[in-house]
Amino acid sequence: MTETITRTEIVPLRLLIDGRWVEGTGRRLESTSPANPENVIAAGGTATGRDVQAAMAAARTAAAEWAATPMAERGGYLSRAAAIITANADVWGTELAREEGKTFAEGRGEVLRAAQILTYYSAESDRMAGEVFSSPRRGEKILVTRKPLGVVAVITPFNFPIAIPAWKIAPALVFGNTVVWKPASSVPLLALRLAQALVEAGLPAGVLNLVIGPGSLGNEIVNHPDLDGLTFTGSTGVGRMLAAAAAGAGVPIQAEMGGKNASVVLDDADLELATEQVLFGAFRSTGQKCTATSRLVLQDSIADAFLERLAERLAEWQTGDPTDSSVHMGPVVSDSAAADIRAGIAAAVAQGAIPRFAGDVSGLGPAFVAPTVLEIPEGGQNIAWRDEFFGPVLAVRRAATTAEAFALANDSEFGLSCAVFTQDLTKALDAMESIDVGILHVNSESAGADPHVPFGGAKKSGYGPKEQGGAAREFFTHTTTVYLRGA
Ligand code: UN1
Repeated sequence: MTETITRTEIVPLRLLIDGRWVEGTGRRLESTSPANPENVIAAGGTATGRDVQAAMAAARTAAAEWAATPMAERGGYLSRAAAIITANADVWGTELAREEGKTFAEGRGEVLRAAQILTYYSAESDRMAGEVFSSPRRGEKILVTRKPLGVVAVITPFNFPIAIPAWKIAPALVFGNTVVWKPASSVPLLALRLAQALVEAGLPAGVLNLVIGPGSLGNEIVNHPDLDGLTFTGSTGVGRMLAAAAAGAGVPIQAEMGGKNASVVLDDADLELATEQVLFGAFRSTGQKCTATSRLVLQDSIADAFLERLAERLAEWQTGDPTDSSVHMGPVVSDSAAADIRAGIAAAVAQGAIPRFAGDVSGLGPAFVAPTVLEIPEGGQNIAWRDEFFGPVLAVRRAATTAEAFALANDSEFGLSCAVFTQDLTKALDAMESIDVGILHVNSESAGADPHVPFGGAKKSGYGPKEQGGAAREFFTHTTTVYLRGA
């Protein structure tokens, strides 16, 4: 496969339906680089409702045979795909940087992470254990066995164009489901690459189907009578709409949505460590992670010193072409996303936020947003404190006490992740008790996820079961309780 990939050619986009690569009959999609929109990376026809119907039908037809395929064999496809992904990490990492806008180092890291996730789930094939219970009745055992849901739809966002799909598709497949996948239409090339790796690994026809196209395809999918499960990561608005539709149809859904994650720096923290981790949490991937740090709570006595250090580090933070290795931060995903973020910053300032740092992106394209730190004065609402901007913007508040700091961390409708910086074990334990989030980091940045432990948020960040680790097995299978007696 590697020799068919070049960095300059426009890659033809294809859908994958029933094991065949087909051109979509819908509107033509051109995938461009947000750093340089002239630069067309991939292009082709998008999927229509009819393609979704064909994909769902193919997934349904393939479901029984795939469910009957031994788990170890299903895992084998994943480990072979992982090897293909690893072999292409440099090229696909560059493509990711061009198509999504994160740096090459992050893009390559993400490609390798996708391979790691597939490898992890390939080994999960050895662990789909059920349970055996004793029975209150003589001569009987009660078994709880696990079975796939059936046809699962996977709807994924732009910001991790290969890792998030991998952590949904891999468990869906290894636990015996067939998949219809709709990636974000702004990152179709990386979707194509993951699907190619699985096809090249020998995955049977119909087991994975890829439909690239507009958001409206999500409606077609969620309202399809053959749908047995839906896993979604993306915006809160779309997630709630899909959750409502799935609930109406009685289809299980796992939806991972917004975040407004706080980092809390207490007065006894290692400030050097905290500055680095806040910098990475807030500005890596241009702040476009649902786990990114977008709120910062500083205890009064260290606040000025911390802001000074952070501004010094940000002054060295290079923004520019994400494929240039000296650059720390690329553009956001599109010109319109950048315009929305800039409007959000202006609104925050109009509401009283005080700029503490504003980077310089002059001379760069319209998708570049300057790294921005805004201090929110005491009291009063502020949009930068409340809303997820999904960009390189950090809203800061000060707190007098640990209790006040933790209360500010909880001051959000979201509850995905939080980072607390302290060297005091008692305060760390207190944070575990009092901060209401799905993921808590003590002395490390708010972003990051490992495949063997649950991932997901509290409050309005998530809906339905969490992802990854044992949680993935819970979501992608259902149980049959068997009362077993001899005749
Ligand atoms: C990470 O923090 O490395 O959409 C992963 C997102 C999350 C994934 C975060 N679902 O940003």
